[in-house]
Amino acid sequence: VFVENLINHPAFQAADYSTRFIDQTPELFQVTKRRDRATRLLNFIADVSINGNPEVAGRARPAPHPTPKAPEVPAGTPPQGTRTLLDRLGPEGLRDWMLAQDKVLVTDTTMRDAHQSLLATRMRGFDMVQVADAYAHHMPGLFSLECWGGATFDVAMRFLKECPWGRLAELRRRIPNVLFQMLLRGANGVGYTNYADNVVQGFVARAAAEGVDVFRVFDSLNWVENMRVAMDAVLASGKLLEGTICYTGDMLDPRRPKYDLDYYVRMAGELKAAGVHIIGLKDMAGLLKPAAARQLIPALKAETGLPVHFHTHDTSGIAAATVLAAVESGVDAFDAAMDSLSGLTSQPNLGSLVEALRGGPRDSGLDPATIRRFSDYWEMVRKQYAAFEADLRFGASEVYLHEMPGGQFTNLREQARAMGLEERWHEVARAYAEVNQMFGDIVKVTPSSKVVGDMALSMISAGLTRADVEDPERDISFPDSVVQMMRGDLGQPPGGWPKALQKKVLKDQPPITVRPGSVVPPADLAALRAEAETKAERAISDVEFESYLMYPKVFLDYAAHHRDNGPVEVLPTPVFFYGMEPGQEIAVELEPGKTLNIRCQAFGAADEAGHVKVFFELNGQPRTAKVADRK
Ligand code: 3PY
Ligand code: ZN
Repeated sequence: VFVENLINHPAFQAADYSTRFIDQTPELFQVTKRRDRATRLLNFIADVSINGNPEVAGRARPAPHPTPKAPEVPAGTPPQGTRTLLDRLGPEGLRDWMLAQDKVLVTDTTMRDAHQSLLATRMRGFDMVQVADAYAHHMPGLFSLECWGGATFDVAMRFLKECPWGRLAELRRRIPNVLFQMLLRGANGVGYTNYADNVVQGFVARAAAEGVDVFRVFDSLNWVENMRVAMDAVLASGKLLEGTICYTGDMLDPRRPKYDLDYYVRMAGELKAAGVHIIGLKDMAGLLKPAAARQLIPALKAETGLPVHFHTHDTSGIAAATVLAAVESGVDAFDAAMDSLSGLTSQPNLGSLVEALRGGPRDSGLDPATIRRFSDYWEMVRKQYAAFEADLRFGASEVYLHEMPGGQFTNLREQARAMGLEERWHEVARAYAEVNQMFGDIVKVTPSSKVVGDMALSMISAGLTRADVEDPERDISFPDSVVQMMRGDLGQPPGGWPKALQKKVLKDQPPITVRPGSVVPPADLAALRAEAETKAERAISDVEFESYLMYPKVFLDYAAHHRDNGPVEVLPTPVFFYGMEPGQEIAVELEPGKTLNIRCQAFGAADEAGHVKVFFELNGQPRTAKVADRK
């Protein structure tokens, strides 16, 4: 079959089989692989059923709940939406369309920031794909769906064993009409370090080609210089560039003059000069107060004449007040999360904001009843992820003290818990605020927020105060991330790094003050691709190569998992985390038109070697998987 397929393939017949042939015609090379995908999945299910999935070991189990059910989808093609407009008008046309709207535009963050901030980024593509057609048909009035980037890229491979690009492609296939938005950390891509310019450029071009329409580009120190390579790449791709200002501190507090109205307006001017289509206002910790929004939003619009898109987090419990103030002050678009994944460290409540604005001059045009149907779906999805719920019960004004981004808050708490510092969380929060001041009062967002968190945890665990750390006589062992940041690897904050501390951290190492990407040599892409293919022991696709460039080890581990366990991303979430019970039956769609009916019949007893047989029926045929009992 293989040879027949090969010689009949048009590319082969046209003698167009270069070294990329395997890449471009993967269907030919999957003949044997395809035959045993089912076997590998059965083995995976058997293993998880007997031994559990290590990703949920020791964590709470979901309470019984109904299977999530997406809203019904009518026949026919979905209505036109903002994606249709972008295709028709181009990015400048879409920008002007935004400015011409009376209604406020709404981005739904449920598929990215909401679960990053509430569920440790663990939501699987499966649960997004199940509701994707319904989004296309029932939510075409959204401005955009934030569904990619940030921490989702790493977590998809590292913990969920799925390809982030595959998730994007599947969502795109089902939602052709609504803009897809991603969060891009400027020169840090979707990672935590500075990448070579040609890696950032390649990544953006590939993401645009694979379906991302709106790139929210930020820099973790608000250094526009460091955003330029990524921003230029977005402009070259013909997609929408949302050049983003990260909001920190308190603009109206005279004791924090570093980040005042002038500072933000100046940055907006720099972004406009860089050619952005939209000004993103990213309040990653949820610090912007209503009174500040009333000054800031009109000022940004007056300075740039561009649409402003506001993003915030509800950690304080009152973020919706700021969103409403922003809407009254002329903001063009805001972010919110579907009700059942909103609030606390996530975005404020989409359904309630839509209701609050309904009938007013800036009515979003979205239908509250439809939103509730989506929220009902996400509510049941969320129940499946009980293992990753942070034990967070209330909004907390403490956020104005520590200023932690919503996406970091629960992560850092988890890290603190792992270090046995759970009881001392409020001390960690205070230390975080002190470290920020010690570093010169910086913007804290990935990756700079991680550096502040690393330092705070290391001080608490070593019992050090700020005075101890700054004491020139006292030897301190700084976390690597602190050394790198003080060396200039993440770029420059406004006013530079505090000189005395920098000297103490770096000892004799010289810091850089130039854009870090300017001293990183271009990546040798051909050599790296060859290296990746050698290490993965197979040809890798163009998108997989992008994953490798961002996260070499994480990608290789993911690829090995896929090789051994099959395409686990097609399994329903409870099966992925908890396996199957005897008597349970599931239908698994391997690809459109190819479904596996899997019935778990029984678990055998362990044999002398400690192996257990799990008996299945696969499409009506008996199958057995044998796994080591490691419990
Ligand atoms: C990320 O970079 O992942 C963020 O969500 C920053 O807020
Ligand atoms: Zn956010």
